[in-house]
Amino acid sequence: MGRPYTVTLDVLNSTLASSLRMWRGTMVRTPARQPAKPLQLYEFEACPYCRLVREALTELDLDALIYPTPHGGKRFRPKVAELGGKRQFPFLVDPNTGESMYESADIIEYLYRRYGERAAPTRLLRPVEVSTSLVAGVARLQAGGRARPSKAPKKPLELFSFESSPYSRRVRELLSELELPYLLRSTGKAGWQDLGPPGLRAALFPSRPVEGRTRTELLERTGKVQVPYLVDPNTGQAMFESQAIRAYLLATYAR
Ligand SMILES: N[C@@H](CCC(=O)N[C@@H](CS)C(=O)NCC(=O)O)C(=O)O
Repeated sequence: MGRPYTVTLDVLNSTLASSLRMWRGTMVRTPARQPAKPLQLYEFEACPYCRLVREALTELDLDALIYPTPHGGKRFRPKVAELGGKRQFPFLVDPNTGESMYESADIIEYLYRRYGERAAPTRLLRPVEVSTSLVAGVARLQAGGRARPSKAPKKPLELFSFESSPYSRRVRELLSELELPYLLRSTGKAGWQDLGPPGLRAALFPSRPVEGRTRTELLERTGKVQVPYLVDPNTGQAMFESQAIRAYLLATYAR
């Protein structure tokens, strides 16, 4: 998918997927205490239950090491069966407490209680949450749901992203398909003035200071706040722009 109009259509479709989820996973709502060691989440992009957990990661501003487990994947799927006894996703491992668990609702509750120091907020009825997440995955034609042959990187990649970001989703889907582990740097928005693309924000609120843990880090490291931003410690490459990142990942890791 490289032609400008197919890329635009794909971004629009990704925007639709975020709308179906009512833009959950956009703002940081309960800034959490960061764990000393990154949480480990085995999941895949097209899985409706995994999406609910990823939304909670953005809203808690929690980073996590993502181990993609798409259908047909051989890199991390077997590990989950080894650790927890069955191949079901999402599966969370918290190396800080030694706890591990299945079930998205339990994982979300655990993350809120342990790191947000409160109970998980009541949202829509669970069947509504799950079915809209399912429909969002269908709208994306289950992108990120099936493994493609790839080379394994020595070290996990690093991705600055927030769950509802239409552009970041396109990168996460490919990371998922290529089974590339990555440190998800949660880059949720700090306030409503941060809504919209970076250019619009700069034009409307030129003097608004950048806020947020990873947003300020991104600004310091790169001079701007934009996601997705990918860092590959295996090659020393770092880049913005979802299409450029996708091209890089395919050229470097797809077989
Ligand atoms: N109730 C579980 C349901 C999890 C679930 O059914 N996950 C699916 C993926 S969306 C799964 O593990 N399927 C087996 C597979 O992908 O091989 C939860 O909320 O976490």
